[in-house]
Amino acid sequence: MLRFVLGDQLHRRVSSLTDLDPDRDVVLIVEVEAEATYVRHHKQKIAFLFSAMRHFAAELAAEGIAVDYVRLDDAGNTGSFTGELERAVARHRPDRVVVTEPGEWRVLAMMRGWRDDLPIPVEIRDDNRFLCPRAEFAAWAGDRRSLRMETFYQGMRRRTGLLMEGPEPVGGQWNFDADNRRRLPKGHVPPRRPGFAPDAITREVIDLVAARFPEHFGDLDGFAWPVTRSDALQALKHFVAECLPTFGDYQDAMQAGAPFLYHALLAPALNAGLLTPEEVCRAAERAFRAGDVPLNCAEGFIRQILGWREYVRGLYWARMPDYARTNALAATRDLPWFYWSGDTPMNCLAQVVRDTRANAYAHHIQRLMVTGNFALIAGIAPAQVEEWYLIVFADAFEWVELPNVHGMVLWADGGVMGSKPYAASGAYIDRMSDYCGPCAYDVKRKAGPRACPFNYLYWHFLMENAERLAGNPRLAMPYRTLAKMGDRRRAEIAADSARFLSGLAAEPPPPEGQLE
Ligand code: FAD
Ligand code: DLZ
Ligand code: SF4
Repeated sequence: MLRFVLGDQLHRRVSSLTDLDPDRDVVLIVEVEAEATYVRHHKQKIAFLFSAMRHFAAELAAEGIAVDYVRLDDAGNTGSFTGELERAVARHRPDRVVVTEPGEWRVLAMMRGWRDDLPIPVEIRDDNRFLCPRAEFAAWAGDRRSLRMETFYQGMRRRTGLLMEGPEPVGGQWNFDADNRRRLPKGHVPPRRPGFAPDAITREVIDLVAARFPEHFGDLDGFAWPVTRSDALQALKHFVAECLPTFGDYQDAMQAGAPFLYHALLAPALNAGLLTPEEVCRAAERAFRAGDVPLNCAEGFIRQILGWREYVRGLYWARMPDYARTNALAATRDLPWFYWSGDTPMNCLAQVVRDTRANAYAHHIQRLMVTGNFALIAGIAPAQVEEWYLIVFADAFEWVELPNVHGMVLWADGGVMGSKPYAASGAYIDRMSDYCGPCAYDVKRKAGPRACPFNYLYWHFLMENAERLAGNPRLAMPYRTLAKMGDRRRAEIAADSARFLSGLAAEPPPPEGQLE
């Protein structure tokens, strides 16, 4: 039997490997050009996955399992999953192929094609890397037009018993978010993070990626991701001991030069299969029950994984492929070039793009309230924003990226995922970060060329989308404020926004000397 393991299924107990017979079976793992280039992934993302795949293959081989590992540069590599599977079937002549269903609709469509095209049966097994099976989520979601994470999350708490005392939530509340919105004190120094220095395998992969994908976004220099299960477990242990006790308090804070703060940095390992969501949640719960972590931090963290992560994954499969096609706010503007270059006088955006380029990482609030919020209120076309998010983060896979961007950030799904768009003016960024002080714009000014663009774009967004959003009860307050504004103020907002938006370029500036 040939067991085909994809690059984000690197767990010994993934469903395609559960009944593996080392005497008869071969495990196939392939590095292919098509997966590295269907979007131009950040260089660190490719290096992370190739290194994790090579380490996983070596671990299986050390167990005495026959592994057929195809490297990107191997002679004859056809460059695609389908081509490599066909070649492997010809090489090994198995009686059947077993795979675990993939994380992406695109790849599932490919797998279904294998059933028709290969001369042997192809068994596609349920994905057991999540806590909520797809079918259960689909049954919960039914054909309701809008879904809410909070209800789903409470069901998952009951189902798993995580942070429960019998039928009741520990502490008498399901959610402690009200305690989790603290600003960082001035001069606060977050804990040091243990980077994982590249070993020989990772160094070889980094050289390969630098040579083969030089034009892709992102730096490779600071590569420090855990690429094995044992390193990922060490990262989890360090996070629980050093960061989780403060995780909730500063979850929404942003600080220039401190890209990680108290966040877990575990999403790449979780999404590639190096860690399971269950073990990560149980580790947080144990620390809470031992008295090492306050409840607001343990609950806030567990909700991200047991709640949000499972919810977006369920929603993706329950609503795809139609989900990706909607554009409820009819946004059509091109993605500005500064999303790649970081070259903008808006300090918040410049900082987040720089962090992202250096680390293939930005934390949740940077993604949601800086790059996401700007794309929303500037009316950037959803497909372009989604491609950017899929490219730039080491943890980006469509099942998790798409609902977060299309639904949570851009409200392009018209409210399936969240009840209102997370639009905000500069005051939010000023309250939660130190970005505004040194910015070329003035966050306190509402109008004119020196005013923070978030301030007028926010109102412009509400004005432009009044027909679609004014009836939303959760936006009643800002629409009341807008209604009280005089015509002159509204004209000023429209003029500032038009001037600013017409200056956004989707292309890089011409090289020096070619400027008129
Ligand atoms: P922490 O902040 O420490 O959170 C712990 C864990 O909770 C994460 O590792 C992750 O597994 C989970 N989590 C938290 N929030 C979410 C969420 N909204 N959806 C799913 N899981 C969540 N996450 C990805 O894994 N891949 C993506 O491509 C991705 N794209 C995003 C795009 C946007 C616009 C937004 C707003 C969020 C996105 N997220 C994505 C969710 C979240 O921002 C990242 O999971 C998180 O920043 C990863 O860093 P961390 O491991 O330090 O997470
Ligand atoms: C993202 C990615 C990249 C860059 N390369 C590979 C690869 O060479 N081989 C592989 O098996 N998977 C790769 N992946 C992950 C896939 O694109 C895809 O996201 C998942 O397999 C879908 O579940
Ligand atoms: Fe961003 Fe506005 Fe603050 Fe500048 S002033 S950092 S543009 S929010």
